[in-house]
This record gives sequence, C-alpha cells and structure tokens, in this order.
Amino acid sequence: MLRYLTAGESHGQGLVVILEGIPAGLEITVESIQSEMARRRLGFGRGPRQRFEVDELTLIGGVRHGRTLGSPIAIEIRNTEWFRTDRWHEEMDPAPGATKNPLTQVRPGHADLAGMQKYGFTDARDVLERASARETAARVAAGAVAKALLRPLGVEIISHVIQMGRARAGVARPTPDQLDRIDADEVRCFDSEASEEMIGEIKEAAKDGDSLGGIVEVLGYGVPVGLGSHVHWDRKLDALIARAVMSIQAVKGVEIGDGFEVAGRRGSAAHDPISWDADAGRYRRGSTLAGGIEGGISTGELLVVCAAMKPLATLNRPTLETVDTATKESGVSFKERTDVTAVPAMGVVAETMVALVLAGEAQRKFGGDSVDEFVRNAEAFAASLS
Ligand code: EPS
Repeated sequence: MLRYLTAGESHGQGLVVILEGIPAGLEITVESIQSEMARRRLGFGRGPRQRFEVDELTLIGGVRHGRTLGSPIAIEIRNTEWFRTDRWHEEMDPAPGATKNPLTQVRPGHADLAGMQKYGFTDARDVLERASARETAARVAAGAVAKALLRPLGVEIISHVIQMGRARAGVARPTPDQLDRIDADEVRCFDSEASEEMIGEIKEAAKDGDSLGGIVEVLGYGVPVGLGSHVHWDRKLDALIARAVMSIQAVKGVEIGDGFEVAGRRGSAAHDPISWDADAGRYRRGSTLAGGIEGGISTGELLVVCAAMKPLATLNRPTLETVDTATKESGVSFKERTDVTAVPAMGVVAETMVALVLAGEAQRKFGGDSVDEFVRNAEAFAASLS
C-alpha cells in the first residue's frame, strides 16, 4: 500500500512530501521529478507566481545513487519567493507574534469562512495558506515517483484540457506519444482550433479581472486487468479515483467514462460489448463508456476520467459579494494575487492523483519489495489470464 503525506503553506518556506510503500530499485532523480513539476506550471492564464517559482527540490531520504531503497521517500520543495525575497517572512513567521493585516473580507467559494469558523481563526490567511493549490506541487512530486513505478508495467497516464470556460475541444483522444504536443500547447489542449478559442476566453476573462474553470480528461493507457475490487466499497477503483481527483483544489465534479451521458441512455446502448481477440489472446471492449472500470475493477481497457474545475474564487477585480467577519458589514471579497485559470495545471495534478491510486492498487495486487519482484508478479498474473 502506498501512503503519502504533504505539509507546507503556500507562502511559507516550502512544501514537504513523504511517500511510503515504493519498492526498492526504482530509478529516481531530482531531474525526473523536476521535469514533471515543470509541467504543472504550464498554461496560459497563470499568475505572476508561476514565472518566478522554480520548484527547487531536494531528495531528503529514500533514494541512494539514483535508486529507491524501499524506505520512505522524503522530498522538500523550497518556495522561491521565501528564499529569494523577504516578502512573506513576517507574515508567515512560525515564531510567536501576530499579523498587522488580518484578512476578514472572506472570499465566497474558498475555504476562508468555513475554515475560520471550524478552527476558530480571525484571519482568513490561517486557512487560505494551506487551502491554496500550491500544495499540489508536493503531490506532483510524489506522483512523478508513482508514474515511474507504473512505467515498467507499461502504464502511461496523460491528460488534456477538453473545456475552458465556454470553449470545448473535439472528441479526438491523444495517445502517450502525443503528450509533448499537448504540453507544448498554451492551454494543454489537443485540438488546436479549440485551443485558440480557449486562449480567447482566457484573454476576455483577464480583461474583466475575472476567472475561468473547465474540464480535463485523464487517460490511462496500459492499465493492467484486476486493480481495485468489487468486494467492498472502499476498495473499488472508481471510488478511489473519484476521491483522489475530487480532492484537488477547486474540482467540483469527477466522471468515469461517459458516466453522466450514459445515465440518459437505455441499458441496451449503455455498456461496452465484450469480444475475444484471438490474435492478442485477450478480451476487448468495443467502446470506452465504462471508462476502463467495471464493478470497481480495472478491465485492461483505456482508463477515462474527467475532472471539472470551478472558476477560481479569487478574482483580480473582486466583485463577489461577502461580509467582513470583523465588522459584519457587507462588501466585496479581499484582493489576493491570483491566476485567471489553472485548468491546464489541474490536468497534470489529476494525472498525478490517478497515478498515485493506480500505483497503490498495483502494489496491493502484485506486491514485491523490489521493482523486479513487483514486475515479475505483474507479468505472471498477466500470463495467467485467459
Ligand atoms: C494559488 C494562488 C497563486 C498560484 C498558486 C495557487 O499563488 P500566489 O498567490 O502566490 O500568486 O500561483 O499556485 C502556485 C503557487 C503553484 O505552484 O501552483 C491559490 O490560491 O491556490
């Protein structure tokens, strides 16, 4: 079983992630994690932070001479702004003290108000620093390791933006060899015509000081048969993926396969037909309506997961009606540096969350203390299928 824990505030000294359950012998380098983290900073519509944030990371434990030891992997990601400027030193100082600028005009749609009530805070910064999507940088670092573990099984996980505001991409699905092309696109969209429309939408929203949400599709190629289980609710692969993806900041909807569309069809047209491919010696499904999961178990077909992100609740020109928690006077929410949209980055984070679930379930199914043992077990299981 794979476990991981992240710590750190958005404008503090940095983030830390500890990942336990990765077998020994997996090749990991700082550069391989860093290149995955750089993908998360992509995307037209991101704010100034992404231009100076470099995600400097240090492998603190669990890796020796470029290989995992089977022990917990600890990664530290320093925040550039903390180490290159003193802008946040006073505001985020861990030593005893108090802020001179409590944030009290709570932002609708953020964790601000509910978090202040729950934890008894009078300054929204006590909530927002941890609620911020900066934390996803640590998840992506862990996800880079999970992806590396899945690769010897032949699993590749990619994502692309299929909707940004009102602009919608066509239905074509990219394959793993086309990921570079997606990452080279300014909004990580596979459909170049739609990409232009999406950029237009972002520019219009930016002009108004507004924000945009959208939808990404995550595709898992080469997912082995048999991950997850039908036997209990908390072992179902679709449930585990839905929880993991829904946990991404600002994600409000998760869909497996054609989940919502299929609900309006008749049963006779809502399921993927099964056939036997004698040449390949395996079963095939004729479509991807179920998104590669039946009864909570992976079928070996393409894994399809969509995630819907709401428009960011911090606006460059705040207009959302709210109340000042100190005075109870109505007004608009406070202003905080922000992005116009983070949908392209969310795709990379969604890949990460799917990878972490699949790597955990693959470890549960195939076990192994070394990568060789893990792969050998997976291959033996695949060979036993008929
Ligand atoms: C974020 C607000 C912005 C984003 C940040 C997430 O940060 P700042 O307020 O420092 O400009 O850039 O995302 C990241 C720093 C990151 O690495 O993704 C928020 O409120 O969620």
